[in-house]
Amino acid sequence: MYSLGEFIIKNRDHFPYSTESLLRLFSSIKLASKAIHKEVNKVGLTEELIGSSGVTNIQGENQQKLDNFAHKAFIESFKSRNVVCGIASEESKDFIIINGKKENLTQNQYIVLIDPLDGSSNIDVNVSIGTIFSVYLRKSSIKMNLTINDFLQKGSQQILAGYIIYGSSTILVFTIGKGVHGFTLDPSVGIFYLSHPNIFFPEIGNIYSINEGNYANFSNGIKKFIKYCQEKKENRPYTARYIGSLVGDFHRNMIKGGIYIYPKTYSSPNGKLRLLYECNPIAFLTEQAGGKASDGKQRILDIKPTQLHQRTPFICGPINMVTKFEEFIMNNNKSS
Ligand code: AHM
Ligand code: MG
Repeated sequence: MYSLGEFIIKNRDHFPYSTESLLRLFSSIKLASKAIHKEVNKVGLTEELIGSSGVTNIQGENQQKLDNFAHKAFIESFKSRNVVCGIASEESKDFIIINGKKENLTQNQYIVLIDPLDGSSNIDVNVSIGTIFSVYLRKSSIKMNLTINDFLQKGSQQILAGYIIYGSSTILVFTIGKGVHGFTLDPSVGIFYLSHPNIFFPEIGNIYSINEGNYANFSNGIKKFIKYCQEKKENRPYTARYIGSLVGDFHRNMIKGGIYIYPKTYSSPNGKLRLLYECNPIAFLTEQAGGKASDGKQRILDIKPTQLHQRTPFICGPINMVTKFEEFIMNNNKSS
């Protein structure tokens, strides 16, 4: 059974940059995720982990205590490994510059965008939550200060993306652009072992995941697509599954075969999910797993970001399901 470290060394030729830097990156990700795993498993035992931190984040959302813990765990962990020069997090309005030691400046080349704890409304009720991360190379010269443009890169420029799901077990799933692989944490020894090599979407899916509570707010194209999913024809009706935790919904759909939809609504014309640290990394994984990720009209990874916390409608899943969704949007253009 391969550990994550062994897997990286064995596959080092697939990563065009230094193997040592990749190992350092993963070392920080593993360290923080193990700390979060430990806290998540204690929720319920202490009031310190439950509920709101009293802070409203840049999204105008109530920050949970564990959101804050996860944010700090990742920042500290990235700082300690001398491999990252800048971080943008869902929990921080501006990007954070990490000033590496002078002798390490050439190796601190990576930009990380992260949602430290996604689906955090599920924390207090023991439902799966996750971390989502996305990694780029810095664009600016190492002699200059980082700029916002180091963070506003198209998703197609990502060199690494992944998530950690804190569910019935803790699993780290990632891509370096050569397939998607999942590693399950054995908590007794603190090691992530390869458990899901080469994950691919099943070609034919039968799950649809959307918050149908927003139905009245959907355009005609989306409403018609939902009716299509429910129709008794061919391999339909599909089964409806929605956790309200992107990582959990995506993980299930990638393994079992299903489409995830967080569309625009009349009240939220840009959708809800954030392009840079939620949609781009999941879109990179989707494509690497043989699927398709779209905003309903265009490829997510081709969108040129203009703001750190920008939102986008997001649809991902097996190619045929997402293409069908896009057809419904196109054919109902006026109202979509
Ligand atoms: P968060 O980043 O504040 O946790 O919000 C993102 C979450 C996603 O995990 C999930 O897919 C979506 O919000 C659910 O939203 P809704 O409750 O509107 O269906
Ligand atoms: Mg989130």
